[in-house]
Amino acid sequence: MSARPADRVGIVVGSRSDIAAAEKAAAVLAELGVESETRVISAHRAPELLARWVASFDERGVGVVIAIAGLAAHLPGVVASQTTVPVIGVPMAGGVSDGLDALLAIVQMPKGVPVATVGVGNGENAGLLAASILAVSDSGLRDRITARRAAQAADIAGDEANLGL
Ligand code: RP5
Repeated sequence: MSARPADRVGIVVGSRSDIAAAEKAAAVLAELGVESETRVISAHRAPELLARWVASFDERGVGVVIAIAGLAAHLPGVVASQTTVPVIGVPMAGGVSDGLDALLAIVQMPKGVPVATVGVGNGENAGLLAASILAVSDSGLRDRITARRAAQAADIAGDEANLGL
């Protein structure tokens, strides 16, 4: 049986306390017409469930993963160690250095198993980056991302006008 197209984003949080960032990612993906699924699976507290989810990517059509975690923040790296699907890590605030700890943990993957990293708590950028990765083979999605950028630029022009600049 052939696998379905890998056109959906898998979003995983290490704890329900990270869910706000996942919602931001899912919202921007929905705005761009990209399907996503969100799971709450800790790399430490539910490692077998995580492995089963990763093993199902082909049949589920998961083409990019957004993995969101704080504290030791191993979740993105553990997912990346089990798949060649691109993984975007989102560090979360809350540890001893309020997110700097998780940022350093995620960004410092050892060579051979990369994880792309966005800013602390920045689920929106993770969603946009995931969409850009899928847009490499989807020109309609590329057009929608371009249109969103244009709307963003128009908003900024509007802000300047409102400030009399
Ligand atoms: C990490 O520990 C999670 O990603 C979360 O950011 C942090 C705290 O988890 P909880 O104690 O809120 O479940 O694994």
